[in-house]
Amino acid sequence: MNHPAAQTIEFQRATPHPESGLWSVEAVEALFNLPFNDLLFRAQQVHREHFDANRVQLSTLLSVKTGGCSEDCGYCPQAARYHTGVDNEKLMSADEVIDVARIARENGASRFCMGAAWRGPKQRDLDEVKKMIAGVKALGLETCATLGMLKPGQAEQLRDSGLDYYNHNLDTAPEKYGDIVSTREYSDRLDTLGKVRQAGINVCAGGIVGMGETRAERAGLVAQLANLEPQPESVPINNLVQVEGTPLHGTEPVDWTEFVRCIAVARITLPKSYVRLSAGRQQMPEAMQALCFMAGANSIFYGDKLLTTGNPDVTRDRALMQKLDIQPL
Ligand code: SAM
Ligand code: DTB
Ligand code: SF4
Repeated sequence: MNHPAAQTIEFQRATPHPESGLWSVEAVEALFNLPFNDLLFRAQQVHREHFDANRVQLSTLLSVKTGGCSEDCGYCPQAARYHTGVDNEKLMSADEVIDVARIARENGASRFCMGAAWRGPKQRDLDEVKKMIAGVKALGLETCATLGMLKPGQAEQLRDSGLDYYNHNLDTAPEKYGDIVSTREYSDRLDTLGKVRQAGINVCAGGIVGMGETRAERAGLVAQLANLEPQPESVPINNLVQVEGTPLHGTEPVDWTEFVRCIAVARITLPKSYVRLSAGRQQMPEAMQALCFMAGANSIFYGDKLLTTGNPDVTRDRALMQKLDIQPL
């Protein structure tokens, strides 16, 4: 690997297929295997071809329906079957949500993402969510929702109420998915993403790093995301937030360099997507976050809370952006 000739070969392997433009898992893994500085340099070059490197998009998250979820996702504190101290709350009203969105706008967020701890939405719940979306949109914010799996016709209803983005994560590589989630299949995730795309809603799809996966599996996740046609507009890369009571609590975390590599690899393979440095930022030193921005991350969750866990507070993020001369989009 360190021999110059070996490095050249690694560099050549780290490209998409010349005709199809698709990324093989091996080619993505070859990117991961590049020397750290070479990888970051390449990511920064790709980033600057498509984006202003000093601008970051700010999305604020709100959990509009917390806890009590029927699903079995090994990372998630909201699954009813794990004892994590997260209570089952009822769906917030549209008015309550719009009030929170107004504050997010005042703080400088450009997008407001509403999350619900559901396997998928029921029609009665969807009617309330549609009111939320219309109200948030009327504030001049971009709207995003993450409500689980969608049934036929639901994406169209969301679109018609003013939904700009739908978040639905692939979470990990296909071969690893069954170890993490037992109540649905990888193909169900792909199916919902297809429905979202078909309805003309922007796709936000990403995953989680640090669930005990191998580097090849991280490459497998990125290859899946990169080979979606068209590629997702937004790609959240989460570092697992370990919550006591979830099966993944106690998993060996990935080294910080590996997380930064993952951001860089996402940037190179998804050149026009917004790559979001997502969950796990509260646990990251500022220097690591700065390296993630150098590696091509250009979006963050902005606001004191993610869904049930913490996020750096707005004052701290403003100070960080000031130090790095980063402007919000
Ligand atoms: N219930 C819906 C679903 O699962 O699609 C939407 C909400 S769910 C909480 C949204 C995403 O949050 C998950 O797909 C997962 O990628 C991420 N997530 C959940 N718990 C996490 C954790 N502890 N650390 C990092 N990401 C997490
Ligand atoms: C995404 O990729 N990450 C966000 C958002 N999409 C919905 C959720 C992170 C959740 C972290 C754990 C929690 O706060 O419950
Ligand atoms: Fe439910 Fe979503 Fe958490 Fe899975 S990730 S348990 S579907 S809230």
